[in-house]
Amino acid sequence: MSHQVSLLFEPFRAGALTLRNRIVMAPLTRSRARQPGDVPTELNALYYRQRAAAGLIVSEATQITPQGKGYAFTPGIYSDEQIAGWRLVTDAVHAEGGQIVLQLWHVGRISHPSLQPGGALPVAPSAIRPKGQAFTETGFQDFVTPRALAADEIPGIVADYARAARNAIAAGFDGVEIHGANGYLLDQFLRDGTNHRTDQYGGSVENRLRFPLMVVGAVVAAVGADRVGIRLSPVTPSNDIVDSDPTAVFFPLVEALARRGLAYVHVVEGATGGPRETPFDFDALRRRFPGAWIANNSYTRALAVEHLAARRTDLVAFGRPFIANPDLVERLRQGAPLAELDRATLYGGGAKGYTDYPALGG
Ligand code: 8OZ
Repeated sequence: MSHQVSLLFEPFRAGALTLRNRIVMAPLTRSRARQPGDVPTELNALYYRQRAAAGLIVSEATQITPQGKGYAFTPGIYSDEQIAGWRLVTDAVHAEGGQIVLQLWHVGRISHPSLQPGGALPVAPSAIRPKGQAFTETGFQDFVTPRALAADEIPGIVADYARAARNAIAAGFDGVEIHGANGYLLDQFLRDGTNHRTDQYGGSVENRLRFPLMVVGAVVAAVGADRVGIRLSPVTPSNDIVDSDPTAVFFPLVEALARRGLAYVHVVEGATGGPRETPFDFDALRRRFPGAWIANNSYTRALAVEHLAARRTDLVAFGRPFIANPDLVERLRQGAPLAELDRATLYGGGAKGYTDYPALGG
């Protein structure tokens, strides 16, 4: 192993998390929770166990409440059954010496009445319909115009995040990651394309940061800042998110996160799952946060080593490579070729395309 590649295998501390290497498994929606009830199972535990050599696993995005759900078959973290299901997962990862945080998710407008309690409209900062379609139990269906949240509903959703964070710790997670990326509820509040509110939660950057920072504050109060991270995607176009000036939003946001002492910030560089190229200055963003930094998006082994060597990030998250390579950590160590994932089995179904990807020599 060359000196440079060994950088990937140095241990690291991020708040209360102790990582045995710099490789993070990025959150990956796989839509395989047990129905009804959106409950994690032994199959999910096996999937995460197979990948537990990562320095840190971020769980698939997990709805904090039934209202927070936007895709068929994704897991939740609000019922006792779900907590017991997640315990299978955290025990399996810990048995392999790994660490795992739960990603706290509310999709906002990226949902569909068929996925909502009582067939209700999805909620959002403003009643603006996203382009595109929702993944429902009966296939893809057009997004609808969401209902704008009343100001007096906001504290309840903040409390939902805090309760979900406590549930995650009760399920044995080492911490939580707030999903602030990819055009879901928190991102919808941050951006002027989706937030047209005229109350204290919209308009100025300070107002657009208010609800996301209330969530951060409540989650920190619930489980401790040293167990809280957040994922952000300043320039992604995912889920029809639009913003006139991401720098004006994300620089002050990350400065506020620094003041709150979060364990880490996890950034998607460029378009989520797409091109990395962007004029946005991620190095300048990182200089605003003294804690641990996780970089993600289409990293190769070589690019990961390059960015670690240049100290542009502390940790590198790999998403898609972890799907078809349960032993990704070992393959990165050896410089072994990576298997390609099968798109047909990404979402929904069982073990096929989930827990049956072989390890090297397997
Ligand atoms: C792909 C498919 C379904 C959900 C995200 C949680 O974009 C997701 C997601 C990605 O963050």
